[in-house]
Amino acid sequence: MKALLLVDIQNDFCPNGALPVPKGDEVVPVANALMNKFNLVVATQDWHPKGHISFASTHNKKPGDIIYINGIMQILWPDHCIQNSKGADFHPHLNRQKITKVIYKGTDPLIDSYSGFFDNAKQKQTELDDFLKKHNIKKIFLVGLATDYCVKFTALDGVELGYETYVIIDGCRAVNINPQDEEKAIQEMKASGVKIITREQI
Ligand code: VGL
Ligand code: ZN
Repeated sequence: MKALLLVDIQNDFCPNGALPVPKGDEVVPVANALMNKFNLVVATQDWHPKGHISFASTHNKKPGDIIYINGIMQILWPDHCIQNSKGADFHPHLNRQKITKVIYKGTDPLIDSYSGFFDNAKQKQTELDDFLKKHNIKKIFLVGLATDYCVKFTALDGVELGYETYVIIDGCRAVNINPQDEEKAIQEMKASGVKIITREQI
């Protein structure tokens, strides 16, 4: 069985959002068109409390600054995806009808979570792995935002957890804080066993 994983297709990661991913909204029609080809569609939602540790404002610092929390590097972001805010909502054109499960992440005020499976310290798991196993999913296909953060870390964990993991690269967009970040993320994913494909290969 195979699942389509929609990674953080939320207003704040789209143009005019709080943490805009360039052309982030372009993943929406790709996601919508692919949903019918899968046994299961699962979505992750970045879902932070106010004052989250990943927010620059929490530390009186600037977005892009870096701090270390318990030895883990944390890039500081603008306030984004605050629980129940408009910015945290899915993009209005995303077809929610086919989404059978939503996985919330980044809910712990004291630790960030890029991956849909684990927090950044790998201390706590979300429901995602259990849910996929319960539905006998062996292959996961990722689309969404952002290639160089949440897509990458979700894909790397997917491989580690034993899923045959595909990233549909034309259904993803990168933040590219540094211009080479997308390319680096792709190389890192490939080296870890993630299969990088395009939508026509589905
Ligand atoms: C993300 C930065 C902060 C993402 C989430 O969804 O890629 N990036 N929070
Ligand atoms: Zn976040």
